[in-house]
Amino acid sequence: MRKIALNVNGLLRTVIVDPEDTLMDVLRHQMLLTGTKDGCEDGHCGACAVLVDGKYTLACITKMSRIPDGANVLTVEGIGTPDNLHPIQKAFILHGAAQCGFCSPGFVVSAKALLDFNCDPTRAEVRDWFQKRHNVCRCNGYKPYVDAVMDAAKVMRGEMPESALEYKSSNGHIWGTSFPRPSAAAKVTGTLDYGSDLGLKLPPDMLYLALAQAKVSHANILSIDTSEAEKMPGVEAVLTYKDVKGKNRITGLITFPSNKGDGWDRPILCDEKIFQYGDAIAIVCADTDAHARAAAEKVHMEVEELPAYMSAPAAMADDAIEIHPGTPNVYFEQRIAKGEDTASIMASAPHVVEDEFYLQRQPHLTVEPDVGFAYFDEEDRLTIHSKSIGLYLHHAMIAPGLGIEPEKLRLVQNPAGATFGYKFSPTMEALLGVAAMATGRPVFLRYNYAQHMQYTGKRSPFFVKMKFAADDEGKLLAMETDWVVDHGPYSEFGDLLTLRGAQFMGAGYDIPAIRGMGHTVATNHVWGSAFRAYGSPQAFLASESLMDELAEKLGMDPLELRYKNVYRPGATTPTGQEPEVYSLPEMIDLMRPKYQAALQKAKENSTDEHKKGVGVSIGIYGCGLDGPDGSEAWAELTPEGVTIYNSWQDHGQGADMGTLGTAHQALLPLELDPAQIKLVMNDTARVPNSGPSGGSRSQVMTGNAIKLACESLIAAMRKADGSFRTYDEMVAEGRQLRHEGKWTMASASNCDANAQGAPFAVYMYGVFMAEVDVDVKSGKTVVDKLTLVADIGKINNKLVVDGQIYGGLAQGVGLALSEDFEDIKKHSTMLGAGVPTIRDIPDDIEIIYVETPRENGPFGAAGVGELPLTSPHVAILNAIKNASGARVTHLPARPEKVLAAMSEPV
Ligand code: MCN
Ligand code: FES
Repeated sequence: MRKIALNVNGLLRTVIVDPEDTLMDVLRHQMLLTGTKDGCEDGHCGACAVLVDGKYTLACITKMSRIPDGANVLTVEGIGTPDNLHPIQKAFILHGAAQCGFCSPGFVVSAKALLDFNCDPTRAEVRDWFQKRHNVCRCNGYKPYVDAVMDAAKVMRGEMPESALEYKSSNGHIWGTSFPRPSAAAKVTGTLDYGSDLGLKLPPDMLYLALAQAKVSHANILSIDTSEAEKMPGVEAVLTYKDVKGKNRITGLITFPSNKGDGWDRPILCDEKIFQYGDAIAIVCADTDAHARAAAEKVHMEVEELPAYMSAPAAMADDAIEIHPGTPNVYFEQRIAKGEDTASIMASAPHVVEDEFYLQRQPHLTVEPDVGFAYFDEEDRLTIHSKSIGLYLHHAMIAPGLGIEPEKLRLVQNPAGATFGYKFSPTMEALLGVAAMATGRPVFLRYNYAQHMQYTGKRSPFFVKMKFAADDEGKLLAMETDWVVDHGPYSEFGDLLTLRGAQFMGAGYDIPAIRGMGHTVATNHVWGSAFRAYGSPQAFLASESLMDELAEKLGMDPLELRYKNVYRPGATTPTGQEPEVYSLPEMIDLMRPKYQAALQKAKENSTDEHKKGVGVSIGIYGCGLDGPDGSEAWAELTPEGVTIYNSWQDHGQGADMGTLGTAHQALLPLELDPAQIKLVMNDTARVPNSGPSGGSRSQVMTGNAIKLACESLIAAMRKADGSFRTYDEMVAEGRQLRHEGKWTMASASNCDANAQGAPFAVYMYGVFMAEVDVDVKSGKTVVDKLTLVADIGKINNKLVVDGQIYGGLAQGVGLALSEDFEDIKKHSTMLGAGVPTIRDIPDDIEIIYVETPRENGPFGAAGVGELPLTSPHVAILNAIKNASGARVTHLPARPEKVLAAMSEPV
């Protein structure tokens, strides 16, 4: 141990530390300075950045032995507070830079270090600084951070008044403006407590949990021996499947009757079999994290290894054994049949193109790893806090497995350092529940980054074969498809995902005849979970690449081929539905001049070594769960204003802003200041079921529910003369203060066995353009610029939607060029899995909005969250082809693949 005096944020503090502990441990655990965030703990993400004697330092990899006695340590808490923000923090808020906000303290510290050193940086210098300081953001595409630093620098140089960094309302409206989200100040000052920050504030009798996990991918369990682990220091209990009171299964809530599985295939703690690497076998409960982890290593298991099927073709082989005995590995099939049979059209059509595609197992790469805790509340309810973005859904999925009465189970969402959909699946909730039930004590579990990568779901790879038939003018006549979905071992939502393939392959175009079949396959790679744009990046990889292949065959311009085929009145979607708006022709008209200018620029700037190219693609996604989806929210009059209750779970996208903006607009007649609207969100004990925050559904579904609740409240307050009753008058007259809003999307219908129907009443539309540079010697691609023409209906909050689009596009760059989770060891770190850093994402991103009002959206809004990740990767691939002649069909398009494709015969 070492006694050390530190000057932390201007205060002299003495601490006794283990020299082997990191500065992050000491700041967070011993000083409770939780603004220093614990992300990758490997020096890759920068969330833990602090200044030591003015020097930028990654606290997670800096041992206390290296910190000199008397050192000055500056953490985010010392830079500014919510009441006294630093100009950098004000600029971050003004530019909407903090989405989930988990990376924001690190960026604030990094920006402070830069501006202390150089208060007049160029944009390139800011980008270079963040690159070299390892600052990673997964939400905002980096551009808002650079915009903000440039503005803060102007203020610090005295060239702009500080007041210019404060949002000013012009007309009392906040709908349609850039009003900053309510959580922004807490995020940029590091005062928002995420799961592991709250974990440090649990009572002293709290137990740390650690998992003993499978180290093979497929095996029968012969025995589990916990005796040595139980004797390890600090251990209170070691729990196995025998300690689970209920069915010990997480139910996937099977949606389709033709699914050959029963949906009860995922164990909470493995009993008979191991289905994937990392499966939980035992939970160690101990007094410290280190003790729990050390003991977990001492849980011994005897296994009989079975063949591990690490991709769909292997699991489909004739001699493959059933991963879940009794259920075939191909456990669900989804047909699509629209219009007349395609065989004769294919045989007689003047032009037919076909190809095969593979989209990889994309990792979500949130900066915050998975984390949660559980305890029994004052009403003796098992209360589980996690990053869940489907509180009520997860409640139903885990209660039977835990063996607890539903009313005795309460789920709460912690502020989340983003999920991008991986938290549409329960992850650790049931494990926390088992441990709290078995010990009766508060319990806390945090995955390290490798566990986070290995034992949370990933985007399910698709293998797609596709064929188009077209006439001489390029009019599409028919499409044939066959797609195989590698969904990992657990079936939850696999059938739904396979249906998404049918719904979005060829979407955007009027294709009169379609035949195809999708197959959902169990494998032993990591389980498939939702990922932003769920199923559509896989679908569009095929159809938007093949559109370019068709254009090439026809000698047509790819944008004009699309223009000819996009939805116009009379057209129907692949599911035979009439689109709710026909904005694609107008959107392409807006893109055309930019596209032509980009082509010209590419021609002028290409050299022998660096080929420039331009590619386009169309992306569409539905807002909602299939069919007549709905939501519920409440509005309650209080002495101070109105309180809105809902479970619009926040991944980081801005559920708080979505709720506030929608409610404020609906309550306009009351002329409330936004500060008078309070939000109570995301706790099953306190708010109604608004449905999961997936499928870009919340602005539409929960937005409608909020609007209904507010309208009902206003109606109750309205007097005969048109004025409104006050709170006191409402109480005096005995009128109801809390009003429910229940919305159902009645105009949507489920798809039938041929995937025909009207699954979504509201869609989002995008036309993407990528401009790239391909180094023909190395095959390396750099994306120079991305442009998106987006129709997301009327905009609630401009900062939020811009941020959603920047972030989604950045994930598209990663999907196209670098990201994968194939090699369980190599791809278990952020960098190993190919997370895009600032140098990979273009600084030049242009968004053009076409705000076509939606009849079924609140105040005309559609959703936005998933649109930007539907098909930006295909625009990039098409641009690579345009630049270099290389058509990459199997992602990611790493340099070696581009090089190989360049040498393929055309
Ligand atoms: N919005 C708006 N105007 C519109 C449409 C939406 O201002 N016309 C705003 C909404 O108020 C909300 C945000 O945009 O704040 C997204 O709204 P919506 O598209 O309805 O999506 P959800 O709120 O249901 O969010 C989920 C969606 C999905 S499915 C994933 S996955 C996702 C995403 O949003 N994961 C994210 N965005 C993310 N952003 C961050 N930072 N982190 C994630 O994990
Ligand atoms: Fe940067 Fe979420 S705001 S990781």
